[in-house]
Amino acid sequence: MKHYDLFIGGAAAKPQSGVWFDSINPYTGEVWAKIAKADSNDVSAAVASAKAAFEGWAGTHPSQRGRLLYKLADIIEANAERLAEIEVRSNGKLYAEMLGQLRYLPQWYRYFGGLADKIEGAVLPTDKANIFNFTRYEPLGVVALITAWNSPLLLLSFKLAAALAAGNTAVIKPSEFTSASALEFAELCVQAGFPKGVVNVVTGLGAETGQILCRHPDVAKISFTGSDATGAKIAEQAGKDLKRVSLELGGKSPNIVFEDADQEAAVMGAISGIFAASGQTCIAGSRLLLQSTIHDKFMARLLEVARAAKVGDPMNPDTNVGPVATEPQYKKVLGYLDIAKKEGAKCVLGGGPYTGPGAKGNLFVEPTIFTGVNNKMRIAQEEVFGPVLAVIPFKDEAEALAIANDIPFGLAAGVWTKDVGRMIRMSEKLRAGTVWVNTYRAISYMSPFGGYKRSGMGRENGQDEIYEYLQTKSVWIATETAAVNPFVMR
Ligand code: TXE
Repeated sequence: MKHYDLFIGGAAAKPQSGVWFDSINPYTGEVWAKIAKADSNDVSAAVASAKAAFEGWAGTHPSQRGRLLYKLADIIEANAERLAEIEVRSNGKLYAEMLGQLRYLPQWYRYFGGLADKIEGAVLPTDKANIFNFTRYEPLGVVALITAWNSPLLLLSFKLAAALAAGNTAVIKPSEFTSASALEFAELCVQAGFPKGVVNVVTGLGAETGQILCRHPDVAKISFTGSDATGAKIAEQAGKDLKRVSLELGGKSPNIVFEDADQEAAVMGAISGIFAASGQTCIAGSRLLLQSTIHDKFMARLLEVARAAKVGDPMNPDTNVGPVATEPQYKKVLGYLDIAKKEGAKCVLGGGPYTGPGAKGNLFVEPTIFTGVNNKMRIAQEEVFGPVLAVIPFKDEAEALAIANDIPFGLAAGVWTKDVGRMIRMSEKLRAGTVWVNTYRAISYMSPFGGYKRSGMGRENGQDEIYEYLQTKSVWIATETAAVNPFVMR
């Protein structure tokens, strides 16, 4: 049994509470690690260590910060298999998926490492005589990075690479369900040569450790990935404390298939939108909008492919669908299956716990499809975060748009069509931070990602993100000194 301590000031630190909690393997149901529970003293120690490291890190030449991020990228690459296995042990996602993520992860550190020495202010023309005015972008200080369990290190890297490149120091609070990988990752930061205190990790429950961290007066910004309910709580408190906050909060994304689309490609896109990762992704295409003219034929093929999906051991390369990650999540998903049935949606695939070949532990849910869904139903409006697809028919483009946008969320949307004009019209009118056309689930370190409406605020990835971790200073230098009237504005 592996015991994980906290990570503070560049080294493992025992929790002052003396308490460790269980990390459970969702596939086997067994406790595989013990994770330290950080109390307020531990959080204070972690924030103090990040604060002490801040001046030095912010003052480190940006090219040197970039070099360290590059080095970290190489070390992650060398540890990808090991880290991917830890992720699978914690959240039960497919090894193939987690290894793909881990092998991709170094790119975040290279991209933002490369950007570190390209953060440029500007010399601004002003209307004032004899003034030289320029801007500087400066880091914020200590940032709290709070992440979810579905893709732990990927979600962390969405935040950490930019935060560090910009010159901030970090205290990470991973999900209590998947804490091990962040602690292993912090050790890699030491190997890469990051100064002590630049990266710290506190582990524990959200409502305890997470909340204490968010409220700490020396935390300048909170960057959060998780549920909209928790995001709203964090933003409310951050408002009172006047802290910056950025939020990535999941969604209920529409995947819209028109009659002129490449049908086979769209079927695969629909499957990847909802059954990949057992539907536990913020960008899940959990509402499939089908043009009525193709509905029955499309459904026949979709069901054929979905039925062939292999459920089982996430470490097995042949498995397509693994368990749900946690017991609360399992109960939540089953709850929504009941809700959908009561609402009158027609269950055409699955609809309950999966106990067939390959199942182990108690957290498997059948890949499930409901047809005849009305967009007003809860199964269409609320995030299930499981392998559950709601199929909604539509007549024409206008109706597709109306249904797609009639939702509190706006993280992503998929459109399947061969009509170029429609691609452009739809991408303009869909109220979502990401629109995919004839593809789904494409994400890159190079392209901004984030939500409209209740899917969040702020952007991760791409050059936009660096400004989430910087503040602008405007500097005014008089080129000629003169004694002027002090009682009027210059
Ligand atoms: O999320 P929480 P949970 C959605 C998905 C899922 C639901 C619940 O629908 O069913 O959220 O998942 C920390 N102050 N998403 O319970 O509660 C917590 O410890 C500070 C969508 O895991 O939002 C964890 O580290 N921190 C999402 C993180 O917040 C707090 C991905 C997320 O926990 C806190 C995952 C508090 N008061 C779930 N309370 C996405 N955007 O993709 C909790 N935390």
